[in-house]
Amino acid sequence: MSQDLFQAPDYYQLDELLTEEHLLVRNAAREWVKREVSPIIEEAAQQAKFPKSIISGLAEIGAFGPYIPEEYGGAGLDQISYGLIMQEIERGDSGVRSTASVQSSLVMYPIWKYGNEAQRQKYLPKLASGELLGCFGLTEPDHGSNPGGMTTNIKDMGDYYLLNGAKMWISNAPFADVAVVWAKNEEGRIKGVLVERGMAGFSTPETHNKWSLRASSTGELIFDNVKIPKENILPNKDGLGAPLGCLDSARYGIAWGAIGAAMDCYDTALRYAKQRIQFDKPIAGMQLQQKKLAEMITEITKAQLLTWRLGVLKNENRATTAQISMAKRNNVDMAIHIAREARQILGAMGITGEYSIMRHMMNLESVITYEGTHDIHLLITGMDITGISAFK
Ligand code: TGC
Ligand code: FAD
Repeated sequence: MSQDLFQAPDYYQLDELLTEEHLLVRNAAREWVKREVSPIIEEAAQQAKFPKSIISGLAEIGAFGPYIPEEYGGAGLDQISYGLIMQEIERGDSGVRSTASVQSSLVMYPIWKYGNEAQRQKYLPKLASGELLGCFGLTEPDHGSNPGGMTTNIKDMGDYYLLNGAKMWISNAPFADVAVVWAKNEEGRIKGVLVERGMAGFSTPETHNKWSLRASSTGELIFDNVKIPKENILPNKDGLGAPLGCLDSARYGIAWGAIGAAMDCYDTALRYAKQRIQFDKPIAGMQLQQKKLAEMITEITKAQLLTWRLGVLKNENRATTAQISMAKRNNVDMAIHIAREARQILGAMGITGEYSIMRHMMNLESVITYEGTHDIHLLITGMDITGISAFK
């Protein structure tokens, strides 16, 4: 990729809404992405390889457990700082943000909230430092949008549980040290199970040939009579609400992250449009291109305001699942539209790896699908405002 010249748009001076700590955290993440992610990410995506070299850097900027208390190795930050870190990382690449989201909200969060003290002490500090990497197994081959129908199951064998089944489309599965897996017990109740690499009968084959999120590693989790020690069950919450609670936290991070991808596409297109001469003047002077750019900054600004307010509500423990759904859906859709428009502004250059736009565009096809599809989030809003579930 050509040199990273990113300048963050802040059309409504929203930095004034941030505290000194927010700005410090945000700027540290922004500088780190410029220094460590931008120079290597295009090649990683082209080669479809997760760049493991950035794991320690992610830990250093507080991307692994930003809001997890410091006593467990987390950064002890608030929800807006968490969001800002996700925004900056996804400005670099959605796949790198995925790794941070999964580690923080889908692995550390359930261990922190639903685990016992021994489980917190055993896993959280090592996950925060990046010594251990985790993954989250909810989706199955036959149960994506409808995880409540899962068939992966545990059977009580007296001294231990026996785990059988399979999960699919799991970020970080191929190299994760520990998997938070959701499985039904004999009563049909969903339980959280901590499955460690090396347990007999547990395998994690990689999923190849993705055109999206290529710098993130995706795979399956296969359980063939895996013996699970009883102390590896998360004791403090069960039922579908347990994994859905984790998703609230991860979807919130994605709402911020998508703004990062959109900002990068907008900034790249604006710079290019000012420099590219056609018909003897910069294309930025053509009305049609100005329309695209003006609409982009308008949508980014609206998303920034929506998300900042959601962050305030989240800090006060008042953000609802439906409010989070609205922000995830709106912001990812906004970002994918901006990526497509920005790609056009660059003409043929837009399809090359010289610029980040096409990579963002392809990544966002996964982001609009995972953590609840665009349609599912619309139906969550519909359910919230009408009181009637379209899923039943
Ligand atoms: P429903 O009947 O609505 O709810 C079942 C139970 O859960 C409770 N609940 C929640 N609890 C806590 N937090 C939430 N957000 C909750 N939402 C619901 C609810 O009260 C109920 O409790 P109880 O006690 O009455 O049993 O469930 P449903 O089966 O009708 O499904 C609703 C639906 C469709 C919204 C839900 O299944 C859903 O969100 N589906 C989308 C699936 C999804 O998002 N999967 C994501 C997989 S993980 C992933 O994609 C990671 S990508 C990571 C990366 O790389 O960044
Ligand atoms: P389906 O559920 O089969 O949906 C297909 C289409 O039908 C969609 O358009 C959907 O909106 C629509 N649809 C479904 N139900 C309804 C309805 N009731 N009304 C109207 N339309 C409906 N999962 C994990 O557990 N952990 C991970 O780490 C993880 N990482 C992922 C990484 C990547 C790169 C990808 C692509 C996915 C990942 N997922 C992960 C899986 C992801 O959460 C699912 O793909 C997603 O929930 C959708 O499920 P599905 O693909 O089976 O689609």
